[in-house]
Amino acid sequence: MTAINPVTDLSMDGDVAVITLNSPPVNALSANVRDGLHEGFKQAIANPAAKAIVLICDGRTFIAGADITEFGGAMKGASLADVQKMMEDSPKPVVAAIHGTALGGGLEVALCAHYRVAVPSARCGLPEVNLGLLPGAGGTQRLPRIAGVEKALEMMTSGQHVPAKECLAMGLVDELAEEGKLKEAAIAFARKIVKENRPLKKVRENNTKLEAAKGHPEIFAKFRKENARKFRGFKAPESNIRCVEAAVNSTTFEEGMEVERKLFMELMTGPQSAAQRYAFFAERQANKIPDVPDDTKTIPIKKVGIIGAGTMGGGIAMNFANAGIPVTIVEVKQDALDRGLAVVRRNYETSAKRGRFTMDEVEKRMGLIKGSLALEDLADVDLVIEAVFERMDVKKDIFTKLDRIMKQGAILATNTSGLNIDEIASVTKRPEYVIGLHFFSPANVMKLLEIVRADHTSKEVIATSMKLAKQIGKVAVLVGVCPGFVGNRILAQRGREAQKMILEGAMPWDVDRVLYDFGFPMGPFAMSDLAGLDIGWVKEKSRGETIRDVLCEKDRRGQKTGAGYYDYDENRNAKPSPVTEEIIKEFVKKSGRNPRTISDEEILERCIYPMINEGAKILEEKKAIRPSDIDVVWMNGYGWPVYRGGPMYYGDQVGLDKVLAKMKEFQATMGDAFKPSPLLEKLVAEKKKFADLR
Ligand code: T1G
Repeated sequence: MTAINPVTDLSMDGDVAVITLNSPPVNALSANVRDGLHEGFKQAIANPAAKAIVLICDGRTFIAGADITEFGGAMKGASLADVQKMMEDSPKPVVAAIHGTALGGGLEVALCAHYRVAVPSARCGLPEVNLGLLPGAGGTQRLPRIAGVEKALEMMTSGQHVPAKECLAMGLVDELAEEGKLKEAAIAFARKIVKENRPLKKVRENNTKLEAAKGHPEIFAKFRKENARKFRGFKAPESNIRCVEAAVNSTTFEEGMEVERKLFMELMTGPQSAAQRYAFFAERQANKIPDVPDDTKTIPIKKVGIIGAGTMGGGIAMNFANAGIPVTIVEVKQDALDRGLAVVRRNYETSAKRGRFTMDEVEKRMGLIKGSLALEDLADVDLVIEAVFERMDVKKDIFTKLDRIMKQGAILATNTSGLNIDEIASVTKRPEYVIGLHFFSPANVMKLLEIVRADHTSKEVIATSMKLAKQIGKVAVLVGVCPGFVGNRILAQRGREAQKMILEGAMPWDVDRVLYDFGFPMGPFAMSDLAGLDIGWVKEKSRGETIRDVLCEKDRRGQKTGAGYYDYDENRNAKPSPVTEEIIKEFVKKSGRNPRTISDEEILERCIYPMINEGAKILEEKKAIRPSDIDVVWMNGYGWPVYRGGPMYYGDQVGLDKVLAKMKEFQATMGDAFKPSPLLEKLVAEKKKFADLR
């Protein structure tokens, strides 16, 4: 075994040279790795004893891409293109041995090997689009040649990690090895190639699948049309599509590579990719809790209890069943329990109909979800999550009972979306085991989990909850107890201004259009219509004091009644409503206000800047650990466009001095709702950014 450099070894297994990378955590293509590969291949190719070369990685995964931490800096070390050329033009067969995830530049390196062997648990993908980029090392030209145009478009614009079995079926992988026996299998495969004198397949020369797509521009037109809604606002998907088009329409491989290089640099130097790369690291940073070390002991969660089989309870239960953890859902009445379980089954069957998994899988997951009418049935679960309606007295009653019933050492969690968890914990004798696990509806779909640390919550319980969140596929952010925690507290700022502006002359669809164009999937008024305007509205008590009251009194309760702020057609498409317009104008006139024209710019600033300011207050009160955590909450739970990096990141891009100046301007005319937070004042005074508050 020869150490080429600190992360690369070269060894001989008989007549096969083996280049082994070991650069934790994910063997990313750092300068060190590129240098190691360059020297490793040079030596292996030059070594007459080596008849073939195997590239393999130690650690948890094959190369998971370029080293994103190097982006934006001066490139050092060997160029990746030189390494790839060496591999592809090698006179000896090169076999890439894949385990874990071969992603981005990692798959692009593997596509320069002549053959690829993988274990069944491996996955391959080109997820650069999730970083606002495209595969910049030949992936846009090689993948369509090996996987076909349609599959390449799908993989490159979704960033999906494709399981090895599927990769084998599409020709991306040549052989599957037994789990744990990858090295032996890859070396044996390399020997077989030599013995059978098989050709040194260069993906770049394989144009068959491209020929099939030549003269069929409709493939791309159809793909663009089908995904227009999903790609809205993002630059990278279109650039990925144009690269595949170039692969099909170019006369040479190099010509296509030229297009790839040009479009890659455009994205790499653009604001969207910078924001999406920020989001990538912000999500990983959110896992780190300064006073809860990585080696903090965690509680094994083998059985879970959920209280309440409503929309939230059912969705939460699915997360655990999806992760193979048995769940017991407790309800007070049989019909409510049956209704809740039926919704869960329907959700699973819908997913099966969409081909996400088989009906067997539906039965397997339903088999992990049990119903009960007795709280006592939760006595030996490791975690209980209460998901009943938001009334403090009800929550306290349940936690009093749970404290009596549950085994010692179990975690008592509440899914409250904003009530005081310290108060809930105070009715138990084990407040250190009480925590908030705030899921977002639909809980089986939304990625975000606000984990709410109460005054007495132990580090063990926090560490367990953070780990469990990853296990059930959630993006977790630790927040402190305050009204609305982080997400809803900031949402209230936007909601307040949106409501105020329709009393000052704007129409609901003006506000929604501005936020929709900004990149939110939907504005606050369309969102209210979707949720239902009558949530918390009591007909008997309604006195037309707000526009919502008036709408509800006129039976305009939202999408479900075909009318709310908007009018809806039979396909639930919304259009601005002359009825609502009249109601608002009448309401404003009666209130003695003088309506005025409100510019799109003012609408945006009045919706967004108070959010940023509230984020600063949350940091001051230490209800969030760092600004990027607030951004992770908003990008994963509230539809903030990831290519704008979240409200705090956006504040830094706009310039905190501009945010502060506008807040003061609004405060002067509209009052202390716009009072700048001391932290915002301080950062501007010190010419600092939120990014400096790491
Ligand atoms: N570069 C640098 N660091 C990376 C990294 C990367 N590509 N991928 C992961 N890390 C770090 C991460 O920050 C974390 O660090 C640790 O590894 C574990 O990650 C030319 C331009 C591989 C599926 O987009 O999707 O190639 O927080 O917590 O959940 O065309 O990481 O511990 O200090 O996410 O097990 C394309 C990105 C790059 C893949 C593992 N590749 N990574 O997930 O662990 S662009 C990607 C992932 C490119 C070329 C282009 C995931 C993972 P720390 P983790 P995980």
